[in-house]
Amino acid sequence: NPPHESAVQFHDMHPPVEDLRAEVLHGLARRPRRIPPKFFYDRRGSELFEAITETPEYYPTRTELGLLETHGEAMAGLLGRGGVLVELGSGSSRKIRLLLDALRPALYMPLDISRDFLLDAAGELAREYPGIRVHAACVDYSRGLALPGLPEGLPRAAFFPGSSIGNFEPGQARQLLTHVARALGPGGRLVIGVDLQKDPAILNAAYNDAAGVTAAFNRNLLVRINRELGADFDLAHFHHRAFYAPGPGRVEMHLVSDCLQQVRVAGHSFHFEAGESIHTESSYKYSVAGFQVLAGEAGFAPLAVWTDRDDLFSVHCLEV
Ligand code: AVJ
Repeated sequence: NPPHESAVQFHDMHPPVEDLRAEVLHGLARRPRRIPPKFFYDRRGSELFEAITETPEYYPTRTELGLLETHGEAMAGLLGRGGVLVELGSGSSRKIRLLLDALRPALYMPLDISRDFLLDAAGELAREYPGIRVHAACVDYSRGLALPGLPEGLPRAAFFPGSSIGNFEPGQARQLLTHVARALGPGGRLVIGVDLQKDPAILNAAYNDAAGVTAAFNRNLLVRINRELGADFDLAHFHHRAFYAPGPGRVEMHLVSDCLQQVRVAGHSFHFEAGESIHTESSYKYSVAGFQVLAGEAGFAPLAVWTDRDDLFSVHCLEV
């Protein structure tokens, strides 16, 4: 087998370390302090996220996979065969496999912020599906959606699984979906996975798994910042906290300082009180109707929606 890089056309727009430095310094100076969740996904972070999806408490991945298994033919029928298929946040590219046989796109474009993880996943997929051209792009799609080399004249579809849209504030989510709609053009179709509002006990368990994988995922952000920005976060004195906030309708993850401490990051000093936190992720939960309103404001009309029998998770098909 040739090295997988040769089978995959690769666009490297990986955010430079300056983006990490600027956003971390800005976010640590704000109150409340916050660091965007996109920075979780260095290679170790992507691996830890995969491990989260295997914990018994984290229902979203297995529920969405079940929906893709049951309704994949219908989804593929709505997305249309033989076109261009863009996937946002493709990660391990595990979910798209459930649609590829039915979809047979001419071109598959996985987009992800985790470069090495993306390269491996895209290479493996290209070997498994020799009939499908694969153009992978390492990109921070929260900064816009420039898609180099998107061919004209083929039907366009997008796949945005995993409820990654929930990581965006509703206004930013609307903006990102507007960018997706523009990239797809009139008639373009989107299949998107969206986690549903539900009993907070289920949500609190899902983001506080007993084995501590989610805690390790959250804390890995500090490990990454220590390594890449030469910071000195003391991992012994920051712990994981996650809870459902019913007002905004989101799960929040924080890293909480358990004592009075000083941290150096890229030449700057930050002072933490005991109990003071860094907000590292919001994960918004939607109703089916609420998400359709948001997507409508971004220029999408609903075509179909699938949910599981316990109403844990939804997969929408929308059209520009
Ligand atoms: C990948 C954004 C969908 O918000 O549920 C899992 C990431 N964070 N556990 C989510 C995550 C904590 C996940 N998304």
